[in-house]
Amino acid sequence: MKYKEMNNNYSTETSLTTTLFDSNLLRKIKKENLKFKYDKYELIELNNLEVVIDLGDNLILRSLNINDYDKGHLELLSQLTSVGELTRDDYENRFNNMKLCDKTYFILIIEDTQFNKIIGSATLVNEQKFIHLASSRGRIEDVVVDETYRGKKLGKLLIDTLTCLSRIIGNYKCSLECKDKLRDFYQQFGYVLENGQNYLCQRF
Ligand code: 16G
Repeated sequence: MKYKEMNNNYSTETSLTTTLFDSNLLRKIKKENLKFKYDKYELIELNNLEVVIDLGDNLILRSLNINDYDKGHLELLSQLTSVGELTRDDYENRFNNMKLCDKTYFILIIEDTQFNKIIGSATLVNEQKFIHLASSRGRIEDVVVDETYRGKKLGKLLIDTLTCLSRIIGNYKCSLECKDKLRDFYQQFGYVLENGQNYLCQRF
């Protein structure tokens, strides 16, 4: 059963590191299973505890880290929507709460290591359920690439990788919300407007 597989197949490495999720999970995302081809996609071990993907041009793809507050993570998110003033403490508290929700938050980051700057971010939320044999579903949220790095297939890579991850962790479906103008972009990865389904929202 998928749920069991998921629980057995990756460790609790995260308790020893400052990463949000167990970066060993990145080993399971094989580039041949991605929908598109990328110039460079090479797994490297930074140290005994963390693996990252080398994308070339000083860019790496990795888990969010608690120190990313200092690397402009919030400034990047503010290119997507309102963030507000968050102190380092606010950031760390939110990060630690997410990390406590085991196997729930998978935030992928692209860092330009030349400038220690976060230039891409996207989230997969794994929502556990009773239905579908106690399965789970994924939601892709808060996808953003720094405006000066757009046009380099980095947004594509983030969605492609998270969609692959959603499948790997055993989700029976994955969904996202987007503006009309981005519908074609997301459809490339297999996301469709389902017949008879609506997205409803209430703002508070
Ligand atoms: C977009 C995002 C959503 C984000 C929202 C923020 C994707 C695929 N969708 O819909 O995740 O939370 O924008 O906008 O990244 P809001 O501040 O108006 O809720």
